[in-house]
Amino acid sequence: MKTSRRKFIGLGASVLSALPFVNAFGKGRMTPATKPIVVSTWNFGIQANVEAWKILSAGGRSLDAIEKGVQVPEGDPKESSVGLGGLPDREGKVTLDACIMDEKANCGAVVCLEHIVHPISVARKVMEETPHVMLAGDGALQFALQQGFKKENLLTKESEAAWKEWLKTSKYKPIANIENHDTIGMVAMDAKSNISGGCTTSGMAYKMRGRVGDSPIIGAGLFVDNEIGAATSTGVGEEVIRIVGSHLVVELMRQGNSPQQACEMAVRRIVKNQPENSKQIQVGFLAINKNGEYGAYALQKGFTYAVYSPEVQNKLFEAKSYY
Ligand code: SD4
Repeated sequence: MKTSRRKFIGLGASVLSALPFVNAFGKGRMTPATKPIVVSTWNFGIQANVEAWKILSAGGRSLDAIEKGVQVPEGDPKESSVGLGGLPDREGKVTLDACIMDEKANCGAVVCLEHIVHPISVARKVMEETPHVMLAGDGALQFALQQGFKKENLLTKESEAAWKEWLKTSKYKPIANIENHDTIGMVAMDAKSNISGGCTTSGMAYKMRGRVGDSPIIGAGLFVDNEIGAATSTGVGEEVIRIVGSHLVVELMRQGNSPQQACEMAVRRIVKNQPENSKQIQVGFLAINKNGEYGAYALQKGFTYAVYSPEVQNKLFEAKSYY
């Protein structure tokens, strides 16, 4: 009895090892999932990933990694597109947008939030402490103050000077890959295979007062589905909202596309919608799937993203682009 049971176990192991891993979509051969993994947009993703990795490599939760990671550019006054030091709207006010989403589809967001350095943390409080998903403007600020966040001046001397320079012509023309649109979007899978994401920005520089982009909108700037993967976006938010971009990328992965294929398909949808406009602007998508595979694609050259995993360690890549 004992012998045959041992035999059975031995056979089981060898049969199992001969079988291909089947991916989450039931197709193809896969290697075991790469995890933990964190990916984030633009060059500042490298620094943000370092903070996120401290949590992920210690077996921590992806949601905590996301919050700590994106706080890095939020708190850096030299980054003029996120948090403190962000370029203001055309009236000289720094207004921040952020959202966060976890593996259980819990999510929180703040839009047009002023005076708070870490909107991602306010978004998390909205998710965890309120029955709502999104708070806007004064209401978001009031809530943040009630939660103990400090009111601060976010307009640095440099950003104020840049705004005053802009006022001379007051021309609103977003240019690809310059600091007027560098949001940090970050998605991560932890050692338990739970996926979360966050996205935070000061939005398009010199936008109209009250304008909100894609970044704080669940489905547009960020989407997580723990069975499938997660995606985030950067660039001209209006174009991302039109196609509900990050949700689209995740749904395309659900249909069996790789993160790379899904990001490419979403970008092509933008081109199809607005062929002329798409030549002038930048939009980029970044995604991971449940196997820890990642992909990115942009309209224009120059979209960089950082990947931190056991294999890659922390490296910056430039995404392929449509143009
Ligand atoms: C927005 N998508 O407000 C943001 C800006 C951005 O890289 O991503 N910049 O439209």
